[in-house]
Amino acid sequence: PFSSATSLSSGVDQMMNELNIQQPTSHTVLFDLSWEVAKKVGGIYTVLKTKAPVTVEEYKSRYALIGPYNPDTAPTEFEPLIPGPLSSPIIENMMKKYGIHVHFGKWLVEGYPKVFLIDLHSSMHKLGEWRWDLMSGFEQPGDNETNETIVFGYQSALLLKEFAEANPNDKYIAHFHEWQASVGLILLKKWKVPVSTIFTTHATLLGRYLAAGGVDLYNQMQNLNMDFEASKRGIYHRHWIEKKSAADSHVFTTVSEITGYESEHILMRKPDVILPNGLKLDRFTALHEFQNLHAKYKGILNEFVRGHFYGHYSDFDLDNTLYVFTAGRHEYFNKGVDMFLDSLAGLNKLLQQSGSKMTVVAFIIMPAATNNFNVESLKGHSYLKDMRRTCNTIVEAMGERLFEATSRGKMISPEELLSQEDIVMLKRRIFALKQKASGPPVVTHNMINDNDEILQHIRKIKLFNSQEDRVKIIYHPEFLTSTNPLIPLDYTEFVRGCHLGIFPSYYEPFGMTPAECCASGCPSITSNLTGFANYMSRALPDTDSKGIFIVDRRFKSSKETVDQMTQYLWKFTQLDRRQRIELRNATEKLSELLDWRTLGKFYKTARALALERAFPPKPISRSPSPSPSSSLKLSSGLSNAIELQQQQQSIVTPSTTINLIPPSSNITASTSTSATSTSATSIPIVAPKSNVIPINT
Ligand code: U2F
Ligand code: UDP
Ligand code: G6P
Repeated sequence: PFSSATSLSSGVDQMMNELNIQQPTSHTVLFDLSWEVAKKVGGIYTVLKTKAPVTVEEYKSRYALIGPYNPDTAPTEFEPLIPGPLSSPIIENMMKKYGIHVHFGKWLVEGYPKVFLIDLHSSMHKLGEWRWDLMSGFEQPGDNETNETIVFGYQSALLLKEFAEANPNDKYIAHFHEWQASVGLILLKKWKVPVSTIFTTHATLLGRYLAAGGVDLYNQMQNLNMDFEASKRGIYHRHWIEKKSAADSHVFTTVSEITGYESEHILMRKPDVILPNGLKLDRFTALHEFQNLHAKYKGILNEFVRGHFYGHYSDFDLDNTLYVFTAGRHEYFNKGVDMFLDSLAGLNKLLQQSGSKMTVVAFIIMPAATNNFNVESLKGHSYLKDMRRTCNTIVEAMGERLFEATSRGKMISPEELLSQEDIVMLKRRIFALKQKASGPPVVTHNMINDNDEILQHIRKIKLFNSQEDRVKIIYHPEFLTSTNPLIPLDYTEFVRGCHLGIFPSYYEPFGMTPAECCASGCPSITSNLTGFANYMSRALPDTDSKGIFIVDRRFKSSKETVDQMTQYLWKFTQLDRRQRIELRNATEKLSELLDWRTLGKFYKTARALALERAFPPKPISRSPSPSPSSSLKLSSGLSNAIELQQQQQSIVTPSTTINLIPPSSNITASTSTSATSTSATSIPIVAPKSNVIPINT
């Protein structure tokens, strides 16, 4: 219904035929709703953006996303379009009936999905009324984030209601990502609008708070009263939205088993389906192409290192230098920056004691408040540029002299080639480099908060980039862009140029950063508390040999985990170039496991289940939308199969061995609508039935 859909190849159609999964019928319409549509905040943006091509391919013009309109990001992320004959009256109605301004257009990402971006300001005057309507039963502080969440919730629910009422023959699926986007889900159920709903929590709000606050989350969550814990932290009202969304959705999902386990205790509902995060892969036909990219981008990192460190030491050997990094949102404890730094301190000692020639440059790419780049960082680079210019000028002049002499049939001596003036110029440049006052800075920017936890930790372990240190630290408190004056690389290019990513998170529902490393053929270290590690370790018997190193943060003390990481790092520094190249090849091969073309199947399962629950087959008498507990009792095939699977492989403890959904490589699909398959490696995927009636019409 959303006009001018891109025409796409039939790759997915082909795959679905092979799996006997029917295409969504021409009456099924899908919406993804999120706060991060056309606006980058964290990992959800990456999920929606990379998933767009396969979803557009599957649903064609029957797919669109709904998010808030953001004037700052719209110019680069969004292109307005004239709405088609179906959306046009609805957008007009939204304005006429409710005064809600909806922008329609395409999101400027691969697949160019259609988007409805709603202007929050056009309804801000309704906030008081809507907040009362939603949450009059309890007191709640009016924080800005929740206020906007409520306004967006009512606006998006009204938009969906308009669509559903205008097209009673269509079956709508609304997939809500995260609590900030999910108030609409609660309203659709309350207003009895015939739309099937899926709620995905990408991280529970309270889980994140508890973990960051030092609570031993995975051992304690069974014993805590979560509503009380949320109240204590002043976030009960937000927690309530999240819990109610989980309860009210036809299908509840999360991104990993470990977060499924957490959801069971924090949101009081076990997920129906786990939806691991995928990526859009740029795979090359020839393997050496991605290796060439590594060499190319490493060259740019080398140039950065020359500018940052040269003039301080002449013993810096770029051929024996490894680049490791951590990156993501600035969450010191949850992202495991503490362990990252401690294990680097351990590695520094080992390298020093062994007299190793290897230098490890460790980058931390995590945004923090700054007053731009610091002068010391910029100085080294301008010196280096000046030196390069001088050298190029001298080389040009030498070439002229050489040509002049040779064309006259004369041999030229080396002394004649380099003039006295050239020598003076070069000496001046070398002198200027040596005059740099302080050592190479640890931080590239002027930090506003001098008590930043990462800075404090670096001070504690005394890794200050001194000459004796074999591990150097570069803390870059800003995300990377290709226009960066120090490291002119996009984040993905930076990842390709590095040798190892390090993400020992304590709280990480999935973790796009290690997944992105894998897709770029960059080995990484993660912890067994991440969704990514859950997923990969079940897909592969031996992750180490494939460049996915998993440290144990679940059953080991912090010191033991740090020691384990230090050992991984130490072993990595012992690899020779050939071994590193082979390891990169092995890692890159795994990226197939993260392809949306594989992982999209889980989304299909969730959608089919949502349709089945919202629009039960004819013989079942009309009933209100099922509650989470009763919904599992629906006797139709898909519900049964999933229920059976959950019973058999209940999520018991969040160790690396929890089984709920089999690794993608083992997934088989069945056409059967009865729960005949109880195998751990078989999820029947069933298409929505055609002879269904909408609820509550
Ligand atoms: C998950 O990451 P997200 O991109 O969803 O992370 P955010 O959008 O930054 O924050 C998620 C929630 O945590 C809250 C915030 C959101 O509700 O208000 N929060 C908070 O309460 N206190 C804080 O200090 C910071 C945030 C997930 F974490 C990744 O592992 C996944 O890879 C990703 C994609 O599935 O989703
Ligand atoms: N990222 C980025 N630029 C950078 C560093 C990181 O865009 O310089 C992105 C990275 O590609 C990833 C996201 O930030 O998609 C972090 O997602 P992740 O799931 O690891 O963590 P989240 O922030 O969602 O908890
Ligand atoms: C890629 C390039 C090689 C280069 C190598 C460096 O494989 O194709 O030409 O020698 O990277 O690897 P290293 O691990 O030392 O950065």
